[in-house]
Amino acid sequence: MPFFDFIMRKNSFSKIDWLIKLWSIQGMFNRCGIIQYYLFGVNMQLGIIGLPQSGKTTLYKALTRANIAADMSTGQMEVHTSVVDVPDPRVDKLCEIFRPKKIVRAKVTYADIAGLDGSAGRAGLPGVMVNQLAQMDGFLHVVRQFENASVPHLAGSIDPLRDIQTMDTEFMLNDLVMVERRLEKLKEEHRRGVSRPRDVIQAEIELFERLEKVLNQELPLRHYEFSAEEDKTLSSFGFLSRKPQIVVFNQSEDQPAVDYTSPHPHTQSVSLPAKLEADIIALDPEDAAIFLEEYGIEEPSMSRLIKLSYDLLGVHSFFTAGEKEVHAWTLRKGANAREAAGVIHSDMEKGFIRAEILSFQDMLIYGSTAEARTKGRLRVEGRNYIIEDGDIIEIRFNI
Ligand SMILES: Nc1nc2c(ncn2[C@@H]2O[C@H](COP(=O)(O)OP(=O)(O)O)[C@@H](O)[C@H]2O)c(=O)[nH]1
Ligand SMILES: [Mg+2]
Repeated sequence: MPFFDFIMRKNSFSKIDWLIKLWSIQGMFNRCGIIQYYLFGVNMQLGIIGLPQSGKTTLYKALTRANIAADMSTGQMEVHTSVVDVPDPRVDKLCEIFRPKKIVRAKVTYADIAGLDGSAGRAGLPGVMVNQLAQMDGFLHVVRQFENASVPHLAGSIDPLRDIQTMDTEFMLNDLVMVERRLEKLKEEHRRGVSRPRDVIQAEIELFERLEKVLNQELPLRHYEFSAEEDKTLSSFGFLSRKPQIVVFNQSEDQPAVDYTSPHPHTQSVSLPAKLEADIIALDPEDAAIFLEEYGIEEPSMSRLIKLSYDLLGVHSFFTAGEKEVHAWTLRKGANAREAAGVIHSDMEKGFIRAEILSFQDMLIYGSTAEARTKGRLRVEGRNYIIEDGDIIEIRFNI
């Protein structure tokens, strides 16, 4: 029985009463900063997409250590999600220094999204699929390179570059349909001219016409650099071809890497053997170490891929560190000290006075905040200071 119905049956409150109650409970937690972090904190989500049988679920298992079956694809939309810690040797170092009771690493969420097969075309993808994809901050686009006669390819042959194009086209056509629909509405609105000033509507029409032009040239929208103003107008449209991507060539361990550099910005690529990686991860750590040595793998591709996803999304980490807790927080690159305070707690942002900053390098050199302070290496910064990757910060605030 769904949670909500269960509560409804046990009580005679109306649904509205309960919504108000849930809302105020959330407000209470909010003040405690608990739900604040988990619901509203920076939680980056990457969708794993690709044609059926490209190895999405295999990669998902390797990335998240999830114990689900790599299945024969049903062609249905199906989503599994898992939250993964971002490996960061700096966090391990801070733990050696502070010996904290609790360690919180930065997180990325991965979603294994089944059901895309490149056949939607101009009819567009089903609404539920678009909603799911639109929530993602970026994609891992799995492209099949491995040969395996018992796993048939939809198109009858292995051709990674063709498959990249298939999925790109699917997203571009979907975006084009959305852009065209929006343009029709805007033109109608402009004709009537009652809801908003005509020059505002006209500017929006011109923006969407630019998008239409990019898409008609068969370029994904991530090819277009948006101004901050345009970004704001477009923020409620989850255009799929606009989201950053890592193309993952899923190869057999004996295959050479595909020679590929994407012609588009915000697009990276890696080659890795997903099945081998998933098999290694399923071993116990001692056997895994022997295996890694045998194959001459220095660092499992998964750590590299998680770090790469983090970079792709334009975020980095700052730390808070003490005996109670060492915590890696995720922050948009270019954000300032006050915004960083807001990631920790909204009260810290509201009542921000100053931030005390120590670089990670200085922490290694001086070994403690106190020692760094006596050597004059602890900096006091105001709200506009731009946080750098690896800054260890303490917020002074007054509420
Ligand atoms: N030989 C080989 N088989 C693989 C590789 N990656 C996936 N497979 C197999 O291909 C099939 C489909 O993989 P799956 O991860 O379920 O693909 P999905 O449909 O994209 O989720 C499974 O039987 C996998 O074991 C690989 O790198 N090499
Ligand atoms: Mg799958």
